[in-house]
Amino acid sequence: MINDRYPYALPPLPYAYNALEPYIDAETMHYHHDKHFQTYINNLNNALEKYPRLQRLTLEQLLRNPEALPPAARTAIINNGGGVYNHYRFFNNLAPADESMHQPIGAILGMINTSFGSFDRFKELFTKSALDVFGSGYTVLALTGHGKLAIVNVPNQNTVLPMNAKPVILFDVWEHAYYLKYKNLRADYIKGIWNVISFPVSASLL
Ligand code: MN3
Repeated sequence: MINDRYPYALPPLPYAYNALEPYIDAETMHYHHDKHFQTYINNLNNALEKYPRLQRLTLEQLLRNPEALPPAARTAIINNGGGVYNHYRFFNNLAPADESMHQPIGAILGMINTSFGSFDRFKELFTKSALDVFGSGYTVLALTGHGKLAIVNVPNQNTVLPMNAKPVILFDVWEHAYYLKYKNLRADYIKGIWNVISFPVSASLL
């Protein structure tokens, strides 16, 4: 999907809507995937409608260099293209608790140990970063082009692609991701996500 081009289509959830319960409830997943994600898809297609040159680019190519986008369409593409990219990565980053890769392995585990000292220390820092997001945004474990890992917060639907980085994992901390179940308790939502997060088995899959 990430290498797809215009016109974009909503990718199906890779698991059942209730598969992440009790940590993320089915109603939230229906709204989040079928409504919010679909809206970003529709709005991105609308934003690209008049730009055949941009329709030929992949989503990553579109988002990597926002300065190159036509000024009249730039904000719509950053917001909605970012919404498509981030949601695709987020939903594919999750898996049912008994099937998910809660702990990274191999090269990714090695990089986490090198960058943060240990996986437990990384979890602490990542959780703190997610709690620090003010307003809407994401906390991202980003792998840079230099092979370094960093924890980055991005506002709204910005992505880490302009930093020449890709997300290894990311937490959606917009209120729409948790409010139906957790209300104002963002910290409980973040604690819950760790049970259904699934690390990629290899950095080459990013
Ligand atoms: Mn979201």
